[in-house]
Parts: sequence; C-alpha cells; structure tokens
Amino acid sequence: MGVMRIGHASLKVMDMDAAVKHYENVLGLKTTMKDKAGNVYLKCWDEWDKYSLILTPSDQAGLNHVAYKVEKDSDLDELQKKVEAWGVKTTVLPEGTLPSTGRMLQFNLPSGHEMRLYAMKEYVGTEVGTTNPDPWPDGLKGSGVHWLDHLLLMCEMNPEAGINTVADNTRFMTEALDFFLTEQVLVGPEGNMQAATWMARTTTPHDIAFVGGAKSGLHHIAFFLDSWHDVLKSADVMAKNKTKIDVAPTRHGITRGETIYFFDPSGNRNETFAGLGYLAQRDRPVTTWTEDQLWSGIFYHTGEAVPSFTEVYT
Ligand code: M3P
Ligand code: FE
Repeated sequence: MGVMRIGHASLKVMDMDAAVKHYENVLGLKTTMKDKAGNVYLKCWDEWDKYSLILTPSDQAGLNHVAYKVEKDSDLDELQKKVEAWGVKTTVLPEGTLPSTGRMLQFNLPSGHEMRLYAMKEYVGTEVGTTNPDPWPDGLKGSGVHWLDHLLLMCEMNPEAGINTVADNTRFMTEALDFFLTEQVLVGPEGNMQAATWMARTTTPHDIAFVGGAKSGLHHIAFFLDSWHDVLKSADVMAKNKTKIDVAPTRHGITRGETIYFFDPSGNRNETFAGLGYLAQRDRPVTTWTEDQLWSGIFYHTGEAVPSFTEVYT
C-alpha cells in the first residue's frame, strides 16, 4: 500500500519546559517518553502509536524532519527504489535510531526538507482502548486534540531564477510516493505556475501541503478537532494560557477547514482545525484557486491578504 499517514513531526524548540507545557496544556498531548539527549516524545489521546511529536532542544525553532508511516516493512525497499529512480538520494537509518521505532528511509524533498518513512512504531493504544470504547477519555487537557493531521511546508520559489520547489515537490510526491493532488493555487501571467499545493494519501483533503516562499521552512503543524465549537474552545484555552494567536477562528476556502493558528513558545506555528472538508478520492477533480482569489482560498470570510501569515515562519 505504501504511505498510510503522517507519523510524526520532529520540531526544534528553544525552551524545552515551556514547549512541553504548551503542547501538554494548550494542545492536550501527553509526554510518553524522554531520551538521554533531552528529546521529549508526545502523543495525542486518539493516536495509538507511541508518539507523533518529538521536541528537540535547540537554539532556534523549525522542523528537523517529518515522518510518514508506510504499511509494510517491504514498502520501504520498494519506495527506496522509486525515490532513488526519481533522482533523490536516500539513506536507511537502522532500527532504534529513534526509540520505539523501526528502520527509517531518510531523504530530502526537492525543497530541502528532510522526510523519513518508517513501517514500525511501538503500539501503545488510544486512551479509550479498542473494547467498547467511550467517545472520549476523561481528564483531557486544553484543546484535547485527537491527532497530528498534516503539516504545511514553505518551499523556496523564485520564478525569475526558474526555481519552484512547490512544483518539484508536488511532482516528486506524485511520482515517487504516490500522493494525489487535491487543491492548488495557480499564479503567473499564464496562470499555470503552482504556488501552493495540497496533497493526500488518505481520504482527507491533505496529508501534506506546500506553499511557495522566499526560503524553505515550516509553516505549521496541524492537529485535528471534532467540531467548530472545539475550535472556539481551543481559542479560549489559548487566551487562558496567554498563547500567541496568529489568526483567530475562521474558515479556509481551501480544504474547507475551520481553523485557528497560533505559535508555540519558540515561534513554531500550530493549527488546530475541524472539518474533514470532503471525501478526498483519487478520481476527484483537482480544485484550483486563481491568483486573484488566493486570499479567499486562505481566509474565506474576508478574502483579505494577511502578509504575515505567509511571510512569518520557522
Ligand atoms: C491550511 C489548511 C496557506 C494555507 C493554509 C491552509 C498557508 O493550513 O489546513 O488547509 O496559505
Ligand atoms: Fe493546515
């Protein structure tokens, strides 16, 4: 089957205690493991593998790598061949490179971001279990997010210099990893230049997204909530915790998500969002947003440009 879903994000943080507090108290993740190097591993209540977020101590913010889970160990060998044939160098990291995790196929996207694929991570179960489960567990903290859902990578784009790593990544993810395109923003005089793309392997509108920018980086990691009211409550939690809110609750035209953006204490952008948007299927026609309607795609209600939203990232 190949890639199943996003598995984890590894983020750099500058103040570990403040970061753990943020992801535990505001988002509602729980710490499941710490290692000797000072890395902290956390999971959401509705996830069954040991962790979906790694916080690593650093003197700056940003993404170390993003990892996706494949169905079978043999998928790693097959995908290694496809990725190498596409012209991207790979490394196999042995089991135990990350604790509780099997071997990983490591490579860099055309945009430079490090991606890893793995087939095995220690199973610990969700907080409601698998036998006659309650719909949600007691004692949820903060926003009580269900799972890490997707991330959005800023990708170097400089049309004058012929550089568009949004388009390169999109082709790579399609041809080497068998993702499919759900939505895109097309710009330029011919209206044919991909300035942003949303791509899926599951049946949700995106498991990863790419947006063009001056340099490559992390725009946000996003966590799933059930409802619009949960997004509102998530904003309440942020106000109570003095979390820096970037964009107050609103709706995306793109993916139809109901969303709020905010920052962790190091400045990494987070999103909590609700609404699975639509059933993303491989034969669904690609949705296109034109350059003049770009901001309606991003913030549907106002349709107004918020430059800091695409210019500030880690
Ligand atoms: C999302 C989403 C940008 C659009 C972001 C959209 C950065 O985060 O979940 O659909 O332009
Ligand atoms: Fe998002």
